[in-house]
Amino acid sequence: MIEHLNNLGISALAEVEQAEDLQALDVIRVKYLSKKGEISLLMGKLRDLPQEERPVFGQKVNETKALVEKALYDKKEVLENIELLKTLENEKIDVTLPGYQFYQGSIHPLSQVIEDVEDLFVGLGYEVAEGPELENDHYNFEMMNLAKDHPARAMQDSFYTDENMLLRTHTSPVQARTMLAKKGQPLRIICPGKVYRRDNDDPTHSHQFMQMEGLVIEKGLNFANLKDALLKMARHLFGPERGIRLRPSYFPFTEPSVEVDVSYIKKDGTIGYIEVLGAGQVHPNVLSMGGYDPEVYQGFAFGIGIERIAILKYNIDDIRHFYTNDLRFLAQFKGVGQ
Ligand code: 2NM
Repeated sequence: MIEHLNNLGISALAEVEQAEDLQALDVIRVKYLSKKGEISLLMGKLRDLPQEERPVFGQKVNETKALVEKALYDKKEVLENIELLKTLENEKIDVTLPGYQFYQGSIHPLSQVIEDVEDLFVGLGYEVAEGPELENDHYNFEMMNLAKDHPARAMQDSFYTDENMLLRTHTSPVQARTMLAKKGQPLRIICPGKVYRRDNDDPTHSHQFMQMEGLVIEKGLNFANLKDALLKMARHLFGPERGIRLRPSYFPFTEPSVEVDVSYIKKDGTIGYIEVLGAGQVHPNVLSMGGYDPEVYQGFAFGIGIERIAILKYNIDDIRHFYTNDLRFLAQFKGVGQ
């Protein structure tokens, strides 16, 4: 029995010595030391021995067991170190290699123009107001003083979903909603957003485009306040050397109404003007319907087409470029105006 024990110990130690990886080591542990392992089984054979030999044999078994456990433990440490070194070798990185190139996106030119105009007006105490794109006839037309027989209300000029609901044709309904929400209190708002007109798309027309309208209602407001806001906007967008020229015009929601031209230097050095936006003093009917007494409050309003501003600023030849998401077009606006 003692000899068998010694042989087991010797072969266990030899196997541990030769184990090449952690799995092999575990197989050896199970083979010799688990409950039904060979060394453990020898313990069970104690009672086959004469009484007086049992303590010595038991001690021997325990010693062998301890030897094998120690060998397993040491070998495990060695193998773990080897595996760690292998992993480190495999995961070695060459820090001198060039990094991966990430494609960096940019803010859409229309968003850049909107954010630019918002910056100016927020600085002047305006709030940014938004509202639904699917509107009802009342907010989109009625409250804007657009008479029932106005041509803009015809089915062929707007996208109707039923006889009452349509895709808004301007952001004015947001202003109508804001007037009512303010319950007669003074306001300064700008309303950027998508608007829709039933139109065939071509280089200068799109059935969907972006607009930003501004509205101020206060006591004692006059036409000079409107001119001040318009000049500030023109210079903020196109440069501090610009001037503006107002021409009389007509909108149902303003009286008087003006077209606003912004100056530029022509190739021959003379000054030219280019039409950029529309504006006016808010029509008394619009004020009344919005909950303001036109004898007490005055208002001015303006509306700009965002695409038109971007086209002028960046010399773009086709409005459809804004919507086709061609990266060759969009990538040209990286960092512009940011
Ligand atoms: C424009 C031109 C002139 C305008 C007027 C109003 C309101 F709410 F006061 F009636 N909103 N927007 C307005 C005035 C819009 O766009 C070319």
